Amino acid sequence: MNSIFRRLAALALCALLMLPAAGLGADEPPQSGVGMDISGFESYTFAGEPVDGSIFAETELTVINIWQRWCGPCWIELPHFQQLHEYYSETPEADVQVWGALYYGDNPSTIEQAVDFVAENGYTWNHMVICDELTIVAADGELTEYIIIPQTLIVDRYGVVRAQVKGKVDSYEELFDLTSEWLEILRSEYAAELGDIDLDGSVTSVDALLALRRSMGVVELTQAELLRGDVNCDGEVDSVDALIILRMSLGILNR
Ligand SMILES: [Ca+2]
Ligand SMILES: [Ca+2]
Repeated sequence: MNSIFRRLAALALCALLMLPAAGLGADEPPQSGVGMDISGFESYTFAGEPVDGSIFAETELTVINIWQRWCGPCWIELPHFQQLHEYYSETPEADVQVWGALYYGDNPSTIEQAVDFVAENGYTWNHMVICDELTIVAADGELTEYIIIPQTLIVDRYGVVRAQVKGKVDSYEELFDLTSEWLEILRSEYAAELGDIDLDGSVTSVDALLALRRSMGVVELTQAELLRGDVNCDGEVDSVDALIILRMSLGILNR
């Protein structure tokens, strides 16, 4: 196959990938991956290292860009993600990480091509190979080869997809605004949840007892519970947090 023909074939594949997910009839309302929990995903990075849903708890917000090696719209928007990655790398107080997730369809050889492509273009943010959980989100709830490429997801620290952009993000400003707006929303939600370990809507002595029992090693807390219980934000849930939560429950301290 000569190079021109190969390029035409690639563009045809890209056009195919731009079609809506297979299986959604015209009379069916469009569905969305928003609200789906992908905290259980497992995949591997371009460096061959395992990566899983535990990454979401590492930052307040995660941006995931689903892309494909032979996809023109992806090539256009990828520099925006490099710019976003550089901005948040230099702005640690804004707790955001950027990931690429490579779609490769039934052609695993494009994984190697994508690794080379990233290196050639000097793209330095993290990349993983797409997994079933992300494919299902991108395809509105079903596991299919035909998904819209590219897509951008905003994921909260619990691994829940909060926003989904299907198709190309037109500018860095659009991407930055999307991320900034969601970071503000999520921070507000996290602040409201602080101390409410069992997430029943109020901070009570039950939450304080959970923190105390955790500090004594009597109970295990999930990552999400630990994030809500670490009210002094020192990375641990211990008796200090238990005391603060107890004071919060008594109205002596406000959130
Ligand atoms: Ca509670
Ligand atoms: Ca703490």
